[in-house]
Amino acid sequence: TQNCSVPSGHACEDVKDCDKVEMTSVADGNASDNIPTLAFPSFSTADFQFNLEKASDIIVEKVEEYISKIGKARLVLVDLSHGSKILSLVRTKAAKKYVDSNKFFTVVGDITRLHSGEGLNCNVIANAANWRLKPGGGGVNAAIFSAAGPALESATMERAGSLKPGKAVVVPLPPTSPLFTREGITHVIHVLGPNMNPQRPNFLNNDYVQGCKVLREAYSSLFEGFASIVR
Ligand code: AR6
Repeated sequence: TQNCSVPSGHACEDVKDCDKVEMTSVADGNASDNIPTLAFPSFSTADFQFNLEKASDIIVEKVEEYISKIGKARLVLVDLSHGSKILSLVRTKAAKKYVDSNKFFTVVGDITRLHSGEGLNCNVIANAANWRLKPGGGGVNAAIFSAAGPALESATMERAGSLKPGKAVVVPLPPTSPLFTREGITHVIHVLGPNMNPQRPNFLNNDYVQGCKVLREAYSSLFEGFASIVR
């Protein structure tokens, strides 16, 4: 009941109408299906302070590029609140470009509770990581490491010790993790986005030429990683 998207061909300007539309389609279509689904947050737009207009353009551009490459799999952009500016911008831009709403939609909820809380089955989730690939910090990184338990940290360290901006690492989730048993998540893909926050490492000092390049690379790395799991 906390979901929202726009069906293809439906130019929806009204968020409340969109809420109703998506409520129906999630309740009807998603609860019992097993379509491979990637849930991802908007990288860099909270703690890393990246411009929301630019980020939303890049999300829609990259979704359009990859949606045809992943067969029947789905991509779902997630954020915590109904007031999310990034979800609203992306919904509007995706609708204008007639992006297929069966294959890409937005959901309001906690990315660590999409099955138990929202009735949405997602087998893969993405994390907006830090370069050390360590738990804590804040935002979605803290939430995912905390919900996954220590199994995620050790599985991550087996794959990579650190991450460069724009890169992603696919981590199979050990079946002992509560995210596996409770939510049905089999993989976490850590992604490091560009950073526009002077208090954080790899600060780009408002260089949006480089920032946009790195954010595009981050979404490409994520979607390539998801495609490699789905294949
Ligand atoms: N479920 C869904 N979306 C969430 C959740 C959640 N549980 N928590 C946050 N979001 P952020 P960044 C949304 O700050 O900007 C960390 O400390 C949030 O509203 O998590 O890439 C890391 O360690 C926003 O839309 O990531 C890094 O150092 C989006 O997730 C740094 O922050 C991303 O917000 C990364 O900063």
